Amino acid sequence: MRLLFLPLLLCSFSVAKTVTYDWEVDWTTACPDGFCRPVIGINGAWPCPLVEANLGDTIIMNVKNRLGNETTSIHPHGIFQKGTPQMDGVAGVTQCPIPAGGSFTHSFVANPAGTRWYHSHDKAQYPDGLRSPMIIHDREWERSLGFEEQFVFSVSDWYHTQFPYLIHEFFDGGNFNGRTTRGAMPMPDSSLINDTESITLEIEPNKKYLLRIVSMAALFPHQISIVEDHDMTIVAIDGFPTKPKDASAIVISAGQRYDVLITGKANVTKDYTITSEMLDSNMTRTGFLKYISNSTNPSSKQQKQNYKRATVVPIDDFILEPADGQPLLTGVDKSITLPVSYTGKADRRSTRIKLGNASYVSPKVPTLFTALTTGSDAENPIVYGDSVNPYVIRTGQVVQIIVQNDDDIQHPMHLHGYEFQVVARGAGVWDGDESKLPKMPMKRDTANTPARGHLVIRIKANNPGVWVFHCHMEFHVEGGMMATIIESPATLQKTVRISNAQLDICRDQGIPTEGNCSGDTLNVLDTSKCNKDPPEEDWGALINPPVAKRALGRRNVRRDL
Ligand SMILES: *[C@@H]1O[C@H](CO)[C@@H](O)[C@H](O)[C@H]1NC(C)=O
Ligand SMILES: *[C@@H]1O[C@H](CO)[C@@H](O)[C@H](O)[C@H]1NC(C)=O
Ligand SMILES: *[C@@H]1O[C@H](CO)[C@@H](O)[C@H](O)[C@H]1NC(C)=O
Ligand SMILES: *[C@@H]1O[C@H](CO)[C@@H](O)[C@H](O)[C@H]1NC(C)=O
Ligand SMILES: *[C@@H]1O[C@H](CO)[C@@H](O)[C@H](O)[C@H]1NC(C)=O
Ligand SMILES: *[C@@H]1O[C@H](CO)[C@@H](O)[C@H](O)[C@H]1NC(C)=O
Ligand SMILES: *[C@@H]1O[C@H](CO)[C@@H](O)[C@H](O)[C@H]1NC(C)=O
Ligand SMILES: [Cu+2]
Repeated sequence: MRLLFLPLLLCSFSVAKTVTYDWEVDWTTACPDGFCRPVIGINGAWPCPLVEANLGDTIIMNVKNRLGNETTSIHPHGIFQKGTPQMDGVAGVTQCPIPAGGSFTHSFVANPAGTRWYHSHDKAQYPDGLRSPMIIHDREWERSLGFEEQFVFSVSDWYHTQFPYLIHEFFDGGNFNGRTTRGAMPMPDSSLINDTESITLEIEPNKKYLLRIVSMAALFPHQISIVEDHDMTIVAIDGFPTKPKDASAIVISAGQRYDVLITGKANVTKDYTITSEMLDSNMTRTGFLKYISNSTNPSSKQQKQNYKRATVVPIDDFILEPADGQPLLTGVDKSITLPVSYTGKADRRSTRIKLGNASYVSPKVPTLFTALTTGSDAENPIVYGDSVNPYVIRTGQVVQIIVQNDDDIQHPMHLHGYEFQVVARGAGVWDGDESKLPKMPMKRDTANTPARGHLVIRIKANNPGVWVFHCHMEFHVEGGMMATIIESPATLQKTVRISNAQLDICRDQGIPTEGNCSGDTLNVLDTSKCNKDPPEEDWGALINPPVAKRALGRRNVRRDL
């Protein structure tokens, strides 16, 4: 799609408006890679609609769940939700899941500007289709870049089998796949570019274009490059403007976004390809830069996946600097260390993952509701239950999170409600040496932790709410790789009101909306009845409803993940 750049706005400010979406979430059928399967669409169509608004607008999403057999939710990824933490869309955390037949109205301010996306945040559901880009325009910033037109497209991995079955297989105690460790992550069946097999960007010589690239992957990163000297200039990561930086390739992990400028070549004799290579697999998708004038090669539209590796070297996002020049946050008030480990015996790695002390299990009461209803005990992390890895912080604090990854794969970590500074990243254990930190660290909302390495991020707490911090690989979310940051519960109790409609969808499902993690309102510090990580034999019970193993398509299982 071409997003129209509107140079007609003569004044530099525009009046905030309300943008309303009425959505019925339902099953439909789609064949994005030639294989037809049931997918979750909106208003009878798939891919799901692109959301667009201007910075400061109010976005209203009236979401009706017509799935019939699954609950759902919508999380606007990368939106700060300042003053509206109850609109973050995380089932079990900021709301109850929307039951079949139920509905939920989101109302929030389009802030910050940039390339964002929305997706289901319930039971590993977005890889079944419920996801799409969401663009918040800052027209002033866009004008300053001087481009002709903007394009938005996504990349993702794609499965032929529905996620409830894949998750079941992932958890299945019998899933050893001929190895000594269990829990291999099922391999995608293919890779998609913009939810299809190919894209064509029509461009003209000497003109500048903004590409907004969104990874909606469930598992794998993608490497994007344009072959033959069309350098990309990175101007934003995860929607946050950076100082411009040229790159011949970028690697985009699950949940991340890149905004890049490209300029049409002056003397064109053919069309060029833009490749999206799914790393750790052999699958590459090819798109085309089709020159409007002097185009000689419209027949180059081969739609097949080809199996050619790009040889370009991708840029390391750690060297990028934010356009706003924000210096390193210093004087850490609260430091949280989250080791990544697997439950179970060392010689028999499991699919349950700990981020901190526990492998995340949903509480009986959504954590935001616990923060709102437990009075001064809400300051005590105990009321939320060990199983949510709760950390209470206060507005005004400089908070540091250290992810210590003892695992042999990388994990793209996403914090809700914030853009964070990435202050350190590397192999082994962080040495804590402040003098080695960048003076102006890059900022984004989803950053990779290297295999057997560390990631250190910082925020200045300024957004009371309940914000989850998790790996964006969907198998790992379900595997429990999630922690919960509870910011200034006393402020939340004064400022946040949960609507009756929102409480009703809880009552309809018998989910309590008050008290500690077990729904107890009297003795909130006794959390013995709260949900806990079940023993291995019962992992299947974590999936609701439990489903039988059923493969709907060809599938490989990746070794050693
Ligand atoms: C990406 O897909 C959307 C539909 O989902 C379409 O409107 C848009 O034009 C596509 N982008 C490109 C660059 O083709
Ligand atoms: C739910 O219904 C859809 C559409 O009929 C079907 O494809 C899907 O497998 C069902 N899911 C479960 C978990 O039963
Ligand atoms: C354009 O390309 C043609 C063919 O490659 C070449 O002969 C010509 O010199 C080029 N012109 C410019 C201005 O670069
Ligand atoms: C990639 O393809 C090669 C050759 O077909 C094969 O040997 C290799 O195992 C494949 N790698 C992956 C990760 O699928
Ligand atoms: C198209 O090609 C012709 C001749 O090859 C050249 O004169 C012309 O400038 C080109 N147009 C553009 C827009 O580059
Ligand atoms: C994690 O466990 C350790 C050891 O049992 C304990 O000291 C610490 O307080 C726990 N941390 C949290 C946040 O619960
Ligand atoms: C918390 O859970 C425990 C265990 O059920 C319960 O006895 C206690 O009263 C609860 N406290 C609160 C505040 O809910
Ligand atoms: Cu992960």
